[in-house]
Amino acid sequence: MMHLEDVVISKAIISRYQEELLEALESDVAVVGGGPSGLVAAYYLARANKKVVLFERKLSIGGGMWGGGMMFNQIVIQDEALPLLEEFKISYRVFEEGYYTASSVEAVAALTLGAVRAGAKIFNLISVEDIMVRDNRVAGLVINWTPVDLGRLHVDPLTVQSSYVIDCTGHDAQVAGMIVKKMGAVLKTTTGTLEGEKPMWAARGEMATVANTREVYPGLIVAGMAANAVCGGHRMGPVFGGMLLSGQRAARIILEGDKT
Ligand code: 48H
Ligand code: FE2
Repeated sequence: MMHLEDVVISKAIISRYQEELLEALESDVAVVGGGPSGLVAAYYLARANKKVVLFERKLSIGGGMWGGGMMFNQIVIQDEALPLLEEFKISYRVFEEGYYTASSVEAVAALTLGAVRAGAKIFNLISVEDIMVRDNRVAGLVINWTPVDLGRLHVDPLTVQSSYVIDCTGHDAQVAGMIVKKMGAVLKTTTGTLEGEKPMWAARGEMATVANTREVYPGLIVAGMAANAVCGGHRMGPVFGGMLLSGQRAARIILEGDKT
């Protein structure tokens, strides 16, 4: 018989989780969304010794990457993003010149492991439902259990303080949406508000997602698909180089104060 007390297993899980969540309540950077852009941003920031917490509302990390294109679980990557595949040791094959393919499952697993091993704390099943703004700067997040939202339960949330927030929530650009809706915030976009995503055009969308990765409001950076939703870029379908490069750029903006 193995020596295992059931109640000790419960105590271990509850104590460790509490320790980790308490520790994360004051972070340098809070990343919202565990898709490809969020995982890459978390990786580079944690590697540079920033205290990083990432909240993902779903059970699984990976966002829209798992499903490849129309559930064919392969992704396409272009030349510009090959250094990121190397960085995360994601294997790839040449399809034709300038087009590379990778397993979406391997890619999500590698990005997740990379971020965690670099020191980012990832919490799944937690939804960001609001933001905190102090002195015209984003100062943190308001979080709740995803099942509270799903069950439409009236349970008040808790808060997390951070110097920066990165909106990596994908097509919905949820955090930027909240700040516009709740505060009437003027964003650093052409019209000062949410521009909305444009239709499919891979070449343009991929360029735009990197170019649109920027601090749109003091303390709030948009990355990945959210950057295009906020700043008005085309969607690009299942080519993922731009998502990876955007996450890297979001980290760089924070680390180097690159406000371009
Ligand atoms: C906590 C949240 C919340 C919230 C959402 O959609 P994602 O994969 O985002 P990106 O930008 O890293 O990658 C986009 C890519 O997957 C994609 O959709 C592409 C390339 N599309 C092209 C096209 O033409 O369609 O991940 C976002 C993550 C998800 O896991 C959400 O569950 C999570 O964010 N999330 N987490 N609190 N309020 N909102
Ligand atoms: Fe998508």
